[in-house]
Amino acid sequence: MPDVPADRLLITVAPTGAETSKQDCPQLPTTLEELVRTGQECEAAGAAMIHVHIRDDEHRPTLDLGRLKETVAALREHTGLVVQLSTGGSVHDPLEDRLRVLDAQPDSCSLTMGTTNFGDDVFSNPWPFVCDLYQLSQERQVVPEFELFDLGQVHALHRLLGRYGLPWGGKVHCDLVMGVPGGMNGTADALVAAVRDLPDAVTSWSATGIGRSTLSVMMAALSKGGHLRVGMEDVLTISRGVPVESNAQLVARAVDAGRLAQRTPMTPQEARSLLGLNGS
Ligand code: KMH
Ligand code: ZN
Repeated sequence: MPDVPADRLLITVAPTGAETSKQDCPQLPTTLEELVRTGQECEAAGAAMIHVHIRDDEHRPTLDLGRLKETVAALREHTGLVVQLSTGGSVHDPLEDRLRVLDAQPDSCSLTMGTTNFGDDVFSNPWPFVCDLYQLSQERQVVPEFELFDLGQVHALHRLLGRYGLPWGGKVHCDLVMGVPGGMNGTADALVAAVRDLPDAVTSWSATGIGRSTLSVMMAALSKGGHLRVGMEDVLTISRGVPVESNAQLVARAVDAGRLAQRTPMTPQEARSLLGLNGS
């Protein structure tokens, strides 16, 4: 397949996350049915990949393997989206449960490059765990998306690729997760510094700004030719004090911003090519 045209914009939707409760945000997709419907709406709006966290019957975050497998199957059946499972889970998930996520055989998995203070909690990603998860993704032929919460994690990505080589599929895709209290700031300056330091092996990158940094990070990412991740995992207001109605609303806003920058939303097929998933 030919390379993806340079004007194409990968929009990843992260619809649920693990931090917001259904009670606080009834429009958060927490059931499988809601997640599939959200995926369909977001694909129609312009998303090409979905970053998935799932919930149990009480809407609490879970890494239950049966549910993860069911979720991957349902998203594959009812959408064309590239399915990325979170291996970050919630800050309370044990490392061994997070490794087991790959047993659900998603197209892609998130892979955070280091431990980060995460609000009042700690998002634990010790170096040996990062190495184990990366090698497992190579073995299982799952394409990782490297999540970079700070500049030190950009440096750690150099180290990981130097030690273990390229991901399965041969492409290196990163996502800058900016504005987490404890991680790098969600500013254009921080984004420019992180992008400047990315390894040469990186073939594509996206960025997302948490909370109120969402728009500044989106504009900075587009200015630097990057891709976008949006969704209710990362932001719950569409403007100051106005709740997000749906994930598709956030995707539609990313499409509009991309259009201003003369970027065209990428199809899931193009996203597969970008991420090195063509062989799958
Ligand atoms: N929920 C955060 C603790 C990921 O999905 O890999 C971690 C997170 C990153 O959301
Ligand atoms: Zn996540």
